[in-house]
Amino acid sequence: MRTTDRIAEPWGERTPYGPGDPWPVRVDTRLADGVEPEDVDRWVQSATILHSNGDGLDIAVKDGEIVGVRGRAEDRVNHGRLGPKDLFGWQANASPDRLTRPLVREGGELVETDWDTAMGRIVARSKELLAEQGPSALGFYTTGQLFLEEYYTLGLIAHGGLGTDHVDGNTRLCTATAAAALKESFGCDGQPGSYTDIDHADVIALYGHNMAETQTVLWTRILDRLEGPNPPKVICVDPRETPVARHATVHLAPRPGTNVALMNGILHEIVQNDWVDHEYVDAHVVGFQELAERVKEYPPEKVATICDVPVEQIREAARVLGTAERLLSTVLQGFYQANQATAAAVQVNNVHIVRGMLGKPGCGILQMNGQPTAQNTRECGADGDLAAFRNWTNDAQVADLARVWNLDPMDIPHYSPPTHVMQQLRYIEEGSLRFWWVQATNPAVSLPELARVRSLLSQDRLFLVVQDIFLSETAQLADVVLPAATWGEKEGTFTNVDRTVHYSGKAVEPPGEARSDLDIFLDYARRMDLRDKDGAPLVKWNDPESAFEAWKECSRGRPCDYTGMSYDKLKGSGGIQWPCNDENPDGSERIYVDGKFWAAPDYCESYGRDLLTGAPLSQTEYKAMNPDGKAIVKAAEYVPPHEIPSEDFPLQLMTGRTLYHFHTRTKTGRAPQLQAAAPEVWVEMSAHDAELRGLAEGDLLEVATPRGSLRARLRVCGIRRGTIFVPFHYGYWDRPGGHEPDEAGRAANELTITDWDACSKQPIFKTAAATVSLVERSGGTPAPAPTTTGSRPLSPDVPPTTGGPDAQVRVDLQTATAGGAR
Ligand SMILES: Nc1nc2c(c(=O)[nH]1)N[C@H]1C(S)=C(S)[C@@H](COP(=O)(O)OP(=O)(O)OC[C@H]3O[C@@H](n4cnc5c(=O)[nH]c(N)nc54)[C@H](O)[C@@H]3O)O[C@H]1N2
Ligand SMILES: Nc1nc2c(c(=O)[nH]1)N[C@H]1C(S)=C(S)[C@@H](COP(=O)(O)OP(=O)(O)OC[C@H]3O[C@@H](n4cnc5c(=O)[nH]c(N)nc54)[C@H](O)[C@@H]3O)O[C@H]1N2
Ligand SMILES: [Mo]
Repeated sequence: MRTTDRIAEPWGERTPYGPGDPWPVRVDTRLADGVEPEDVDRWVQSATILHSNGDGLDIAVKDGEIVGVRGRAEDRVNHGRLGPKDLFGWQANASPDRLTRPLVREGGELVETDWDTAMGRIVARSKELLAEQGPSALGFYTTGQLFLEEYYTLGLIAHGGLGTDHVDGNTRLCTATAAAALKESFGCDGQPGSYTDIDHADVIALYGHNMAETQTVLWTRILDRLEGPNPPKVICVDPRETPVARHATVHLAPRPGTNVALMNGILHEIVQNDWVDHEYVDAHVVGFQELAERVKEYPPEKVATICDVPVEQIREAARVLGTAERLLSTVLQGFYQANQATAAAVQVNNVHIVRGMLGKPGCGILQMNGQPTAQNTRECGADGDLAAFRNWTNDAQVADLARVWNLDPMDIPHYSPPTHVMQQLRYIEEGSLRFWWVQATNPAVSLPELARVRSLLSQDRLFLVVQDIFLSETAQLADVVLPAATWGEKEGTFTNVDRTVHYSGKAVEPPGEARSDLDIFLDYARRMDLRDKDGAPLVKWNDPESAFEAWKECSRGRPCDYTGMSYDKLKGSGGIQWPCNDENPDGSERIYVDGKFWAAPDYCESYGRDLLTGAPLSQTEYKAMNPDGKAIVKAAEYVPPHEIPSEDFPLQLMTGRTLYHFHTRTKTGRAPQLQAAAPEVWVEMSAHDAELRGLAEGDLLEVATPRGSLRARLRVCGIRRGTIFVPFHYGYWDRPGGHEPDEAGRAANELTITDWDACSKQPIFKTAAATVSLVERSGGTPAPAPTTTGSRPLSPDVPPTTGGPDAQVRVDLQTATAGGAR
């Protein structure tokens, strides 16, 4: 046993391995100061919640308190490893800032009250609005951070019980495009890939995905392959010099927002050089000819100009991708938070489809999720889909859902797709949506164009309910605040990117009167007296396990089939991948094996959309295009980003993440080691652009777009010329006085634009036109940005990011491979 400073070394030490070998076990443990493993009373099984990786861990409990975490050696996902956010983030659970009682607004102020009063107000307002305006006056904005059981209950209450179509999640901002791209290519959501593809791949391509910082343990798996025999080649597409870029065989740093052009250039080369698996395409694919025609318009020379990358690099990347034998691709926000998000992500699917790289070890696509439970929001129909990937335009599937819920099909709104959040905001603006129930998301920091969001959420006519564990910036605007119990304080299940389902146990009691999100939903359903068509209570479960059992029935026969799982089976397991049913009792490592898809017209989740306009295809159009349910190759033309640089706003602004923080920092900002590693906002710029403007490391700048401005210190680093980057983690909750209207902001979303991808409706956070001006010279103080990450400074004078004695993590290297881990 030894210890490492895991702030200074986020990925920990290497355990190299070769292709096809099992990934060695390395168990990371972090316990509170002075606590030794033998002092721990109980270890409670769970998995990580500060990203989508789903690393198995055990929560250490002593004297009724959480005192640490330990990676689960037997988990198929992480083989014992944990990342910095998970090693330190659990401390936030016990923060004195936790909400412990409900709050209601009285005379303009939020005051403490009891549950009866708080729920009474919510129910009274719901009933009033249902009577006056009907269900469309009520909207729900949920998250990717609750548990499966909670989403399923919410989806039933909102769609089936109240009959509103206004149900979406922050998953819209997050990975709506992952779902959309999978629906376009395969007719259905569901990741073709498995994390074990890393063990087999000879080429790994990361598109707009800074995996090293955002799925640190998954990246560790790649680092271990890179240090072992026969390492894979890595392709990185990212305008910044991220840690991924530093390990890449080919690093393409395109102009932001030009991903479709780049992908078309790569596909041009693949088709031109005939790196196409014609046998596979002939047997299992529709649409190839259209693609071949379309990409003729994108020779590498033209693409090099659009994207501003060297033409040889495009050719080289295409050759590596075109000659790969086992190709794994991952896609995330650099592709998803852009105007052509779905079109770009679909082109990555196209590379795999035309090369026949699906359903075999090493041949996976991971259209990534970001949040820990975003997959469940989608599966359960709590964010713009119907439960268990049912197709809202297919009457038979809606009727089938009505059967499961014992409702009349007309009780489930399906005249249009569930209303996406940006459209809900529009309805709030227009005044038709009067009740908005926000759970486990902080839109006053995370939605684009915050000045507008603040003004909408603080309107008198909007009744705003916020269900959170802290008094977030959004909670501060609410009419009713409900204190939630969270991870470690409640039981449930959740599913990661590669379809692995984990059980998460209750380790400790929630603080004060806080209640689990499930209990809050169940209480609401009871108080609203929601009934099925026979007059029985609509929601027929009363705890997590009975909710899970009900969900299993809803999922029966659908792609995300959970019928073969149970709490007992999940407890003690190293994670089980759906579909898990009678045919696959141990789960399914890969889907789309042997060219079989879930795309048949009567079974598929979606008939797809026009990639340019987002217009949904009809059942008839889909049947004509894909009668036999094959994989669909969809071509797209390149369209430039909507807001391009101008004389007044000459730079392209990107926003995103850093390794040490999660989103709006309500948890990581309360974990001392993480907060110290990245204490304040900064702005990244290339040396070229800094010199041009006479700016230097640490200078305080004002960054402005047509929407607003913020102040941040300058980090000069390896970002491409003409672009700047601001992390979006920094809201106001930890600032005395909060956000004053005339104060220069610090949240990245003061700057971003109200605009979205036509197909997935995912907002654009990665391209805006911006300008910078000097406020104050640095005086020798560097920007408060980490040195271990994408913000690594060019200046040698910046002290390295370390965590010191407070950030030591125990490491146990075991020679045995993970038991049960595949
Ligand atoms: N540390 C940490 N990890 C997290 C999270 C967190 O907050 N912090 N959040 C989780 C969640 S919810 C999510 S969604 C994921 C997100 O994970 P990522 O998508 O990996 O994170 P981002 O920083 O948003 O964006 C990734 C990269 O996109 C690049 N990029 C910007 N514009 C473009 C472009 O036009 N083209 C291309 N090719 N690249 C571009 C940026 O330079 C950035 O490095 O992370 C998850 N993991
Ligand atoms: N500019 C810019 N904006 C972005 C992005 C970007 O890259 N750039 N990324 C977008 C993406 S991908 C995402 S996912 C969003 C994230 O944005 P948000 O979802 O707004 O961010 P979080 O800080 O995760 O907010 C979660 C809230 O839930 C609370 N919470 C935590 N656990 C629980 C629980 O168990 N129950 C309840 N009821 N509450 C809980 C937390 O205290 C917190 O207030 O931001 C989006 N916004
Ligand atoms: Mo996300």
